[in-house]
Amino acid sequence: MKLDGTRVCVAGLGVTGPSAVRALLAQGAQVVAVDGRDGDRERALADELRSAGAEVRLGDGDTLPDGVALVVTSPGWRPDAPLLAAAAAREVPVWGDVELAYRLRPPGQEWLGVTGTNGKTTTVQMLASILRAAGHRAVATGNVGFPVLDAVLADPPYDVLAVEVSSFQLHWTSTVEFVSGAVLNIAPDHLDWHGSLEAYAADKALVWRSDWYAVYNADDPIVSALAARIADTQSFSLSPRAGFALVGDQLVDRGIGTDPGEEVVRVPDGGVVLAERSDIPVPGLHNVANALAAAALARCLNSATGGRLAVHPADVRAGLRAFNPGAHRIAHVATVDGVEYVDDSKATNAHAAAASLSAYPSVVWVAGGLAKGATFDELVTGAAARLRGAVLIGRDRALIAEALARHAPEIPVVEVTGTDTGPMQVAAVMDDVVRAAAALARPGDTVLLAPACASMDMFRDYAERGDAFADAVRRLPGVRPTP
Ligand code: UMA
Repeated sequence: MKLDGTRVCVAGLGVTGPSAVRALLAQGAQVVAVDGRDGDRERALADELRSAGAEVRLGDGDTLPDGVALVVTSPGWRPDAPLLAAAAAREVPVWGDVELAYRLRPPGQEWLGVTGTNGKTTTVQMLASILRAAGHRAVATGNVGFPVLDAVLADPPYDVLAVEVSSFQLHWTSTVEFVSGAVLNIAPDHLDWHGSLEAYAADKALVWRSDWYAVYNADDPIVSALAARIADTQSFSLSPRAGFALVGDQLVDRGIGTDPGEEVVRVPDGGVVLAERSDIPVPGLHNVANALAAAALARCLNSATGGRLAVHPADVRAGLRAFNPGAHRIAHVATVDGVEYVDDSKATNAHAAAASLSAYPSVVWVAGGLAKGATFDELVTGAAARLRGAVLIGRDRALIAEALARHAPEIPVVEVTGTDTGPMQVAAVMDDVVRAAAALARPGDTVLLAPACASMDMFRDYAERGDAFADAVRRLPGVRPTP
């Protein structure tokens, strides 16, 4: 589609929207941007975008502006949002930011895609680190928080993008084909948005639209069933039998043949060593799986480009060693009176919280927020043996309290009732949470913020929730922060 002179509506002015407005203006489009909110942040942004040449409408996110030939939507907008439903009724095409970015990408730039319920952000960051260790200009982009359009328009251009694509973003793609795409795992999440687990899984599988080098988690039954329909796959697994496998303590590549002249260490029953488990600087078996997925994508790139964008086994090891996990992902906050406080605010669903809880033997669990249609019985059953106690916050905390009462009635539970937003109220709630957790914990325990829920009932996002938790920990008497 020709964008020059076309009237395009950009839906949403959060993180993604502004990048879409700027990209479209640069293509010569007439842009009308809309957002349902009309706060100070939106007004300041609107002023900036108007002076760049866009028309901006705040306070009405429902009405489709007249005369638009294309809508570029932010990922969080549901397909049944009135504006998008009106676009569908008028047969106006709707693209996501990832679709627009793909159509604008510079020649020769390769895209690797990562989706899944959990581990996406860690995996794209590991992948970008491996690609950089291999000498390529690479960046982690997409749902990770750096909009794909900004990555695509960077000058000089990136050689390769490690794109974290959410199910929402994939839903709004129609032509995007990754050189290699990975599905890490699928567990119920965002069911309110997608309507069913099947619809959610089907959108995830769009990361394999190209049908080449489809990387999948052989340990996940839903992912394996989806991959069974694809011809050209590469599996990864924590068991020794997979293309990218954990063999003892070694990460092994059996899926991609070695190139002539590559320096490799071979394992006795086939394959080459990529790294040791100890090269991965974050705890937990789920992070070994993430590292295997990142390694698989990087090696598939090597193969798919015929070595033009080479990634050798030694690059995988160097990249994993250099990987620096982001904030709010199993981040150590402080140790106080022998109790470690850990911020895993990024654990926004039950599956992520389960992985997080499994990394610690004795935990006071801080959880709650917006459940997004999920249930917590499986999570609580699996984690009960590790729980010293639980402190629950947020709008849907009763759902977790009920699951605890059903499956682990002996575990003490404290519910902290405030759900007001605003910095003062949130700080007061978190002070109550952290004090209650400290009272339940014994030396050697971990107080773990792994909420299993989204944050937006009380906080702007998971980062603000994690910061509020860490700040409250630092206000505890006797706190001795460690680096
Ligand atoms: N809005 C409306 N009407 C609506 C819905 C939203 O007006 O019906 C407006 C809101 O007022 C707001 C804007 O649209 O100003 C928000 O748009 P959005 O929800 O699509 O969010 P963005 O700020 O653009 O951020 C999105 C991702 N958010 C979601 O998918 C919900 C971010 O992922 C991502 O980092 C960013 O794009 C990168 O471009 C966050 C997320 O929670 C981290 N993702 C989910 C997850 O990881 O589970 C999918």
